[in-house]
Amino acid sequence: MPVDHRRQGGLVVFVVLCLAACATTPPPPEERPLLAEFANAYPAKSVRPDATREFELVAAPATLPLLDGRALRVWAYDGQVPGPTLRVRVGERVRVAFTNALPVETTIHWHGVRVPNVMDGAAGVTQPPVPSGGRFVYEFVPKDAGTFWFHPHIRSSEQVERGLYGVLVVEDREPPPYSRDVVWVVDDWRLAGDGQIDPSFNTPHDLAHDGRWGNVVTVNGRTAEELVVRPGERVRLRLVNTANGRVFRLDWAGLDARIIAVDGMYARAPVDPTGFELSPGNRLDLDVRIPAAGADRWVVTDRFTRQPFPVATIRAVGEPVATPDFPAPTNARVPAWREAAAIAPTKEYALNARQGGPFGIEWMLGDDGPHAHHTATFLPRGRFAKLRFTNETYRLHPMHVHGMFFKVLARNGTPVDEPFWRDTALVHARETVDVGMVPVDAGRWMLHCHVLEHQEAGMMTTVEVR
Ligand SMILES: [Cu+2]
Repeated sequence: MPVDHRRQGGLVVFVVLCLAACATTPPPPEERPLLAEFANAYPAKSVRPDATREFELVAAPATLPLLDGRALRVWAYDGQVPGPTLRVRVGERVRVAFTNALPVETTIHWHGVRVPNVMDGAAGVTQPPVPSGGRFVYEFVPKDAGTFWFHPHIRSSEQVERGLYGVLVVEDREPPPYSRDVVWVVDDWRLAGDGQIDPSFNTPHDLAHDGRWGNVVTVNGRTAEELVVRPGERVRLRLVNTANGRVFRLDWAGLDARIIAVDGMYARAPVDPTGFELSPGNRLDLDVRIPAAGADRWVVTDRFTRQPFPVATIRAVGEPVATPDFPAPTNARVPAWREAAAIAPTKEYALNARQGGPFGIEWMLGDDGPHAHHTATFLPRGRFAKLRFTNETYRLHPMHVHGMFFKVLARNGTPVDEPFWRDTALVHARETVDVGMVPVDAGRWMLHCHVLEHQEAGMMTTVEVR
């Protein structure tokens, strides 16, 4: 196709003008206190890497002794479900040489990690899918220490459900001296009568409700996960919800547990975990102090649904150890953003559904229709932005934005000050949630519901940061 040089020239002039204008337009006065509060809330840039950590990762079908030990046919990273926990230290370059040995195309998305846009794994937006038999090298330098996870970003409702997920732990330069650092990957599975993963994905029922909720809940792939510790230990417990749709609200059974980080990022101060809703995509880091004497067994129970059920057990065994004494890690610079209530939304998204499309139902974010990838919302880099999600339905929608962290500013118009960042926030039935952010990482980032069936049926759009 011949290139029209006049049009191309016009485009260049326009882009240059816009860049000049965007760079020189000062923020309006009402934004300035918000931007001042945001300064150094989290790093704008990664540090110069002092080392490279190389990983090989293969996605392939496997048969594994999961759940209660039965042979379960899954799709797995490196023959494990959950996939391997990749541990690096902030300031190290991460290089993951990925091989797709699945029968279908896939990608890897690094959930919550502020990667260069081309490494974000969003099929069709930041990269073409990796074909069956193909390879792709993911490379980035994490800017933030914390608990992150990775999973496919194409046909996720099937690929994640079949077992494709792993955890990326980015440790601090000087990790706080916990007695142990434990990952709990919380998931559910829907099994068919033969005990295998029910192969009917994206059912009309799941699409019309809160996605695929399973009939078996596991922690680290086991139905009866037990964490054995010594009395007196202080444990850093990293929770990741990898379920397609299920939300957890965990009861810590009287344990001395405090939230120190949400979605990877340290909170302003430790937070009581009671009532925290861990929706798909969310992570929680807990500071758990095991008493040196007294009770020695705690059953962690889910209370999100009407019928509470045990999720996992913590048991103290052996001679007590001295409890490590150090201040819980915090980030005092998490902004309160009290003045944000007066700022008009940059963009309002109505969360709604309509009949149609390949599944018979289409989920939408705003008025641009399902899968509105090509109508990005422009968010100027380094400026305050406010997004409003108005849930016009009775379903749950955990909204996730790639490439940045945000704060929940208000629920149903009532200001809230959660003392932590998020990358995923649950929007309840008929609820309106305002979130605020200052995007600093340029690129075209996905914005979608993390109920994977809703995402599959169209509840996905993009924001463009430049
Ligand atoms: Cu949704």
